[in-house]
Amino acid sequence: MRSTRQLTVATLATMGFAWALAAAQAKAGTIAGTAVFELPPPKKAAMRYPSGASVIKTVESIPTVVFVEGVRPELPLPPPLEGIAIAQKDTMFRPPLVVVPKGTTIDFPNQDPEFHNVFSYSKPKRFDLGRYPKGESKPVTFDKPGVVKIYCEIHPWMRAVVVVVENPFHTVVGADGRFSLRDVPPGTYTLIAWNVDAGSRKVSVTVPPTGGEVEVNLADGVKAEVPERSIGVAELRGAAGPGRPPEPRPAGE
Ligand SMILES: [Cu+2]
Repeated sequence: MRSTRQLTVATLATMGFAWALAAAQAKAGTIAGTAVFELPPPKKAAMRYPSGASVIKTVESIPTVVFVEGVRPELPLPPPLEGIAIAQKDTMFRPPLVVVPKGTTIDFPNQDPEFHNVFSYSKPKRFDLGRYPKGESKPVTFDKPGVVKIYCEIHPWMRAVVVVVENPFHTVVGADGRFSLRDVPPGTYTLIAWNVDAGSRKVSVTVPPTGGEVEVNLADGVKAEVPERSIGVAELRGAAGPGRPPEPRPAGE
């Protein structure tokens, strides 16, 4: 009896070991690829100071971002980042693009000797920081996933983007159009590429249990539903040129 029992325990142990081994052998992989969008030529925007002097600058260019869509139980959301800031410096946002986990608070310090008025009408986070002088800063907490387009009421060429994510897999596409996401557990994911001027594309991509590198081309994807409110600078300002944009239409939307 004793030997039979021992055998059973040994068999179960072996089976458990085999299962654990199989789980351990499911290797993380790399999702690599290209995300090249056809972009419109850079736009210029003008503002007029009360003195009558006018300034024309090129609207800020913002790189394309690639991220895994949604909440993924196997890819736990990292805690909110701390110490993130988007400065207003030389009448530009620095940096113009950040990707943060949901719940992150970003500071918006004014480092210029003139006023800015930072705002967003994007659905995941609407805010209007009003005007404040050099050396002051105001925080905004980004608590809903999606894309938040940020502008300055005073300088129409200023724009920035905050992408709020729900899992740790995201990257900024390089100037060569390439990106790569490493250490992705096996599974099937929706991968989204988003650009402020070109919109979104998504593809389904599977990392096999054997890991390895999976190559995707986001240009082959279909339009993705990215939570955002697509109001561009020109649309906000209408034909009136620089100045306070109209208030968004209330409710019913
Ligand atoms: Cu400004």
